[in-house]
Amino acid sequence: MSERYQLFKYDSCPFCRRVMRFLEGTSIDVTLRDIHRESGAMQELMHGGGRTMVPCLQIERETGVEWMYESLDIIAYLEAKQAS
Ligand SMILES: N[C@@H](CCC(=O)N[C@@H](CS)C(=O)NCC(=O)O)C(=O)O
Repeated sequence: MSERYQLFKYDSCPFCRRVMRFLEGTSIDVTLRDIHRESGAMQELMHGGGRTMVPCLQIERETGVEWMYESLDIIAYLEAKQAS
């Protein structure tokens, strides 16, 4: 089953940069959503994930949407996906 990813982030956030550095070494297709630059992105994060904390990975599956917080969890999840 395929998944689609969106990463909610902003540039000066060190935890977001950690995830961005990981992504730069991969070919995983992730749509970037900057909550400071993009109108409506922060509200979408708040309404969907329940918090405005970044980074947050939105994982869209056929069965529903998951909002994953914590940079190390996001990296571990995507690393495992990449390896599978
Ligand atoms: N432990 C978290 C820390 C994330 C974090 O502290 N993010 C800050 C920005 S650098 C934030 O979004 N703070 C605002 C909030 O928590 O609503 C991680 O590793 O992702």
